[in-house]
Amino acid sequence: MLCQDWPEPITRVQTLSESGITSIPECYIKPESQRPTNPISSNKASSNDEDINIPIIDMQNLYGGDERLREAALRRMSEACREWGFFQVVNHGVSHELIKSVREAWLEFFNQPIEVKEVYANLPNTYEGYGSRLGVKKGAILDWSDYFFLHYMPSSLKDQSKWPSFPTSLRNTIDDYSKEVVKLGGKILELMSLNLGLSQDYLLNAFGGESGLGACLRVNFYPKCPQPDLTLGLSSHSDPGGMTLLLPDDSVSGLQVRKGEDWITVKHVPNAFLINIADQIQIMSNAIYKSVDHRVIVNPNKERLSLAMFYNPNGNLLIQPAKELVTKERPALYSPMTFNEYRLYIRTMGLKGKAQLVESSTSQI
Ligand SMILES: O=C(O)CCC(=O)C(=O)O
Repeated sequence: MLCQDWPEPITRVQTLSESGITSIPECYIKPESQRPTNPISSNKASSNDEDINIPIIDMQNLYGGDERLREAALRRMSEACREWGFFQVVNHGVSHELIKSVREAWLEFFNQPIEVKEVYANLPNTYEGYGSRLGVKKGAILDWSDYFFLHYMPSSLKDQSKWPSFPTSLRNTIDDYSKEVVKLGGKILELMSLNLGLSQDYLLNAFGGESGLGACLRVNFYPKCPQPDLTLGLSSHSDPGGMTLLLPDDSVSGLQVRKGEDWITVKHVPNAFLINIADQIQIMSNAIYKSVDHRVIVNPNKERLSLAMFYNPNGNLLIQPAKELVTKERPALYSPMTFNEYRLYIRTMGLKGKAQLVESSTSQI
């Protein structure tokens, strides 16, 4: 049974941060093993990953008409999906002006007085609205962030009355932005399908086609934190859906991606989208593509805003490895399951359940 209300009164992290506290409440203090190993003390990551970065794909090379450049970009994307589960795209077609507008409008929302935001306070049955925690476990250790979560697709779930009405431009800006990002998602699915040796429309069809797929937006707001070495903005996780198109903050780093035993702080190219493979594409690709853990560290001097568009398969379709990717040497690593069943399973079983479903695959190949 899913809980209808939060197990404890909700505290807004932004309110805590702005109250001027110099030490964080105990409920945000992570066990030592989960704390950031290289907390950032400024905008620049101070970790030892100076030369490592998430691969960058120039989408102009994919559509510019030069076959050699296209081949090279496709190869780079394929390697990134297999080795990192993440890549960045530039020249992606989403206007930089629209990106600027959507960021500014959301910052304006988060900087409204608390009463304006509380109108949208969310509950754990749908998570839609203004929130400050994920999960309903009583006494859980919380993340240092607030967020706003909304549905854009399918149209049956889109309810603009649940989107912020202030600033007044925000609803239209969300609509324009989401439309462009979903279009970009469609192009990326085509490229991934081709790279996997499938027909160009394979993944989009497996997601339920343009009218069946799901798209929802989570806008993450990470307030300044007086003790960034003790907590996380977002705990380590892989995304349950299909793929995520993330617009990180251009001026404050914070996202870390797991690479083997290390956490690599992403060096984000301004205005680029960071694309990551989520669990359902890992399943459809029979674990050729990896849904990789990531987390967010926080900053003592700067707040940070990111927009994560979760691009998901239709909840009622069976998701399973593409039969073209199942061979005698590489048998199907997952049993068919709908995305709705998967979500329910991991909600009920928590991370342990997810580990059983997803991570066991990597030990089999
Ligand atoms: O804020 C970020 O950079 C990452 C956000 C994220 O991983 C998420 O919303 O699931």
